Amino acid sequence: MKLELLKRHPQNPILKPEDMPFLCNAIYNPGAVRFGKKHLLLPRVEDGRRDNRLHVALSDNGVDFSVNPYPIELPYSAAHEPFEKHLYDPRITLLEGAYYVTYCAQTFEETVRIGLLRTMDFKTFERFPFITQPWSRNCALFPEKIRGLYARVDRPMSGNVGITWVSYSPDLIHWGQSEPIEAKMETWMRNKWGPGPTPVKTDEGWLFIFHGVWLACNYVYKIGVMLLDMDNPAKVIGQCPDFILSPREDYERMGETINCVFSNGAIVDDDGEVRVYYGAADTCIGLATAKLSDLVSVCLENKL
Ligand code: M1P
Repeated sequence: MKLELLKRHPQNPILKPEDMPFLCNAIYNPGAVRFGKKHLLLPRVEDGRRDNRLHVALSDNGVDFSVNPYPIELPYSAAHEPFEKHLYDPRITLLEGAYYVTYCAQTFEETVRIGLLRTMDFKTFERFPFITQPWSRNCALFPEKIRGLYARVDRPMSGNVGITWVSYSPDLIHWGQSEPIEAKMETWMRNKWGPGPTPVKTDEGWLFIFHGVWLACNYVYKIGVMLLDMDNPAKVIGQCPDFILSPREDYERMGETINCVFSNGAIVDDDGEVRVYYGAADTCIGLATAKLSDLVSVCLENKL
């Protein structure tokens, strides 16, 4: 049998609810970034009320993480407050020397939109106005300007379907010129697909890891990869037709959401290894890796 491109770490799951010092429903879907010599994760943590907060986790080796038991604190904002019953699924982008965090901000009734934060140290955070209207999820900033503008990917939602769009901004506040990414719809991603981690710049284009959803008896979440044009990321250069990781292990199949692997955080190590941190069954965190060159090659072998 041909194997999926991403290889699971033998220590998986690397973080689970039992690792937290309080009643924890789930710890999953972490943003990820290199922070000095450390690997930093910003997982979505659900407490005993099932409310969602973001916690900082640090590691020297990218595998063994210690999680701050206290969530990050944000400056009070009356405009943000009603939308921040839950904060989740952050993407972290190092851009012009600062760390930007996009996150889902959700009301108790589950209206969701995208918030944006800036930090230098992951201790204090500066807020931006919301960068989308309701309904949108899964937003990541590109790590540099494209054609002179800041750029992002996100997935506006209409009911239970959705595809990924690219938008541009002169100031990270006002957004427009939105265009859908012209991906090839494969069966495994037929019901919806959306951004994964922050796009990675390569010599060949933007490497873009994403999630795709197929509705069987329940939704089945898998991970895929495509390569986007450097100057016009709505254009797909190539796309792996197969998923690169799918739920197979018990911890990916059983939990709060069955049959789900979902990534919003990846780190490229100096040796060219891509560490993909992923939520497993919306309950715990797994790590899977591949060589950056292999991910790029499989996209180039499947040009659109
Ligand atoms: O339950 C699976 C995932 O569902 C949502 O993802 P999407 O926006 O693609 O539907 C999110 O709530 C995500 O956090 C979750 O893992």
